[in-house]
Amino acid sequence: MKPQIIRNKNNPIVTPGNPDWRKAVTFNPGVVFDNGKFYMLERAAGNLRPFQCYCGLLESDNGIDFLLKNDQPVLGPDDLGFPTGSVQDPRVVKIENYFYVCAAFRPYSYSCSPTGTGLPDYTTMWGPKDRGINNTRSVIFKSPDLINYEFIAYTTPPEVDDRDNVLFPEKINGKFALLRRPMSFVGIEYGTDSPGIWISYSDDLTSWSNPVLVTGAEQEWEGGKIGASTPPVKTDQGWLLFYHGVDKNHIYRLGALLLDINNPEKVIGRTPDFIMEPEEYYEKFGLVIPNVIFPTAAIEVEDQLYIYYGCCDTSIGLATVKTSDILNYMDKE
Ligand code: BMA
Repeated sequence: MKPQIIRNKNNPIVTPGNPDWRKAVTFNPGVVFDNGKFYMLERAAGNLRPFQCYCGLLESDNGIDFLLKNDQPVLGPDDLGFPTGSVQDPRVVKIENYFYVCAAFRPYSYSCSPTGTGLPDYTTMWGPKDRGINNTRSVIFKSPDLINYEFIAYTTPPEVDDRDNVLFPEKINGKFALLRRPMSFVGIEYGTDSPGIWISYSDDLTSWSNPVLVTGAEQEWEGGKIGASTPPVKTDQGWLLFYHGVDKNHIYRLGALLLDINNPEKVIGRTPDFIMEPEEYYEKFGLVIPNVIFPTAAIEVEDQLYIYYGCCDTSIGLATVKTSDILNYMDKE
């Protein structure tokens, strides 16, 4: 039976608002539960043209009602030395005493012009004319408090477009482990005919091993391209990983994988179909793009998973589901 995923009745639980830098959109948030509180790093923008994104910090006692903690963004493109850039889709984990944030980053922002036809027009770049390559790069920051950040590393060279970078919430066999989606790793030499989920390991978070393929797209709803969605959740059966796919009609859906606890390169379970798709008005219509649910955090509270997701690149939704319902629905090895 498909897992019963329940949307929170207050959805969307976070919407754009003051100050100016978050007044257009807030979406695709990283969330972490620490010391009895939920902390959310939203991806926010005050304008679509240019569509320049920053991360704001919010806090909640119950995981539903979030309040902005800082008037200023806590992370932004200036932190990377690219004042016209854009910081996107932060995923957060806490390992030992530090928070680690993996974010996607573009050195130059695009302007976003919604077209009403499914995909916005992102052809106009904003910023200096002598710019270099504008691929998505992914970056890791370290923070003691989610307010102050230290740049640790880019995980890819500028010529490889690589987003959906997600750290495991603990070291595996003594090493940090990172899921990623290098777009150009496709072809016989890579062992996959579609951009998929790959994994690298590191002792120090700065130098990463060559990516190893975890899995590519297999099902029709995945649309020939998948990416990790949320930091994996440790269960007694393995690592539970939510992932997204986007089909030929640009509809974003969610599926789940189970990875071996000691060897996360090994897929030991997969949902036979998607488990969530855009259904509600706020998931089908937004300021930027229609038909997008884009989870970026899953927090286990007792036997429930709190899934936080961006809705149409415009607002933030929360859905809950029993961990066991997801695991039971999977086809397992
Ligand atoms: C993906 C990413 C996400 C975004 C989604 C829908 O490729 O860029 O950040 O939410 O598209 O626009």
